Amino acid sequence: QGQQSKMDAGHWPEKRAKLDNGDEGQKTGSYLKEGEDMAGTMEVIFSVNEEVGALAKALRLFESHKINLTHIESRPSKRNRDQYEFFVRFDPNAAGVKPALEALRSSAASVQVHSRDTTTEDSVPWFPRKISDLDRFANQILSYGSELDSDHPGFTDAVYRARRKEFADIAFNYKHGQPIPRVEYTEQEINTWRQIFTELRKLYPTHACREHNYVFPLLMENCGFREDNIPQLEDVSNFLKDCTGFTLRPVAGLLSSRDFLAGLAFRVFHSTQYIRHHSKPLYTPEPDVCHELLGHAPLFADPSFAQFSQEIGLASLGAPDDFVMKLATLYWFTVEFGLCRQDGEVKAYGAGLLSSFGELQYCLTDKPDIRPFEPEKISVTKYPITEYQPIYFVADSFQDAKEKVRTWSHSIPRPFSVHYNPYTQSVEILDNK
Ligand code: HBI
Ligand code: NLE
Ligand code: FE
Repeated sequence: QGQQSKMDAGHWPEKRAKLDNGDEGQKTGSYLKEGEDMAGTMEVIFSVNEEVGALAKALRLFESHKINLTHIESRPSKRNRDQYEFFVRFDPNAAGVKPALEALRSSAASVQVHSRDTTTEDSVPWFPRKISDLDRFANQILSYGSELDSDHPGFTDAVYRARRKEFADIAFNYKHGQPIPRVEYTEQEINTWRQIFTELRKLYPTHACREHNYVFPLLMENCGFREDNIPQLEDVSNFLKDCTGFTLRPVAGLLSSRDFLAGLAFRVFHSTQYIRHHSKPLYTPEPDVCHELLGHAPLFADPSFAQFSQEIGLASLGAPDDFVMKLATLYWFTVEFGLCRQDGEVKAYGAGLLSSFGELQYCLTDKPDIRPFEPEKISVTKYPITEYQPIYFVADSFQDAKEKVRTWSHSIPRPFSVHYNPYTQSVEILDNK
C-alpha cells in the first residue's frame, strides 16, 4: 500500500519550499526586490502598429488603470516587420489589470499575457525568454516533502543540514555569467565520492552507453575526475560549454518540472553542488553532485544528446501544465533512466542509472520490465521516485528518440512556436499561424 502511494505520487512534490534551509521560513539569500516574487509576476508582450504615439497610447492604458510597470523593453517584432514589440512586467494583483488588458486587446496589434500563476484565463504560463531570466528561479525550490524525508538520512544530522545550507546560499546568490564558486569538500565528503566513483567505474565499461564511455576519460584529463577529488562545477561547466554549449548553474534543491525543463531550452543544466549523506552512498532519491557529474555531465558533452535535451526544454516553454507533466515524464524515462540499444546489447544512458551503483546493475538484469520507445505511452507512465524503477524504455538511438519525441511534441497545444537564438541566447516567439 505504501508502495502504491509512492507510485501515484509519480513526480517530485510540486510544493514550494519555505526555503527549507535551516532558517524556518526566512528568506536567506533571496535576491528579489521586496514584494516581488515569481507568483507576483505578470508579463505582457504586445505590438503596436507603426504610427506616432502608438506606444504612448498603450502605456497610458496602464497609467489610467493605476498599474505600476516594473519593467519595459522594446524589440523589433519577429512576427511582423513593420511593428515593434513591447514587453512589460507588473504586479498582477493590481485592481485595474483586467480592464487594462481588455482595453489593450482592443487597441494593440497583438497581445500575449504570460503569468506565473495561471489563474487568469487565456494567459500563457510565464517562461524565461533570455538566459539571464533563469536567475529568477533561484529561490523557487521545492520542499522535500514527507516522501523524501523518510528516505533521507541527512535530515536528522545537524552537521549535514548546516553544510547543505552553505551550498544553498551559493545557489541563491548565483547570477548568470558569474563563475560558479569553488567549494572545498571535506574529507568525509571526498570519502563518499571515492566509494561511488570507484564502484561505478568498474561497471561503466559493461553497463554504460558508448557516449558515456567516450567522454569519461576526457573528464578525467580535463576536469579533475579522480577518486580522491570531487570535480568543481565551474570546470565541468567550461568543459561542456566547449563541447556542446551546455553550461551548469548551481541550484539549491529541486526545481519544479516547469522551471527545470525551461533551463534545458537554453542548454543550461541546473546542478546541485552538495553531496549525498555519507551513510547511504550507493543510492539516493535526490540529485547530488555525484549524480550530476557522473551521471549527467558526460552525456551533455554529446552533441546529439545535447540537442535532444534542449528540444524537451523548448517544447516545455509556455506549455499547459498537463503537457509539462508529460514532458517531465519523458525526461524521466530518457535523460534520467533511459536505456538504449547499441551493437545488439542494452546499455544505460540515464543519469539516475549512471550515478547509482545498485540500480545500474539492476536495470540490466531480467527483473525490470523493458519496453519499446513510444513517446505517447512513455509520457503517461507512472514511476516511483525513491526506489529502483520497475519499468524502463529502450531507445534505438538518441537520433531516433529525438525524432519520436519531436513528432509527439507537435501535439502540445500552444498559440506560438519557439525558436532558440544562440547568438543572443534568447527564445524568439513565432506565431503558429
Ligand atoms: N530539479 N534541481 C533539480 N534537479 C533535477 O534533476 C530535477 C529537478 N526538478 C524536476 C526534475 N528533475 C525532473 O524529475 C522532471 O520533473 C523534469
Ligand atoms: N538514484 C540516483 C543515485 O543514487 O545517484 C539519483 C537519482 C536522481 C534523480
Ligand atoms: Fe538528474
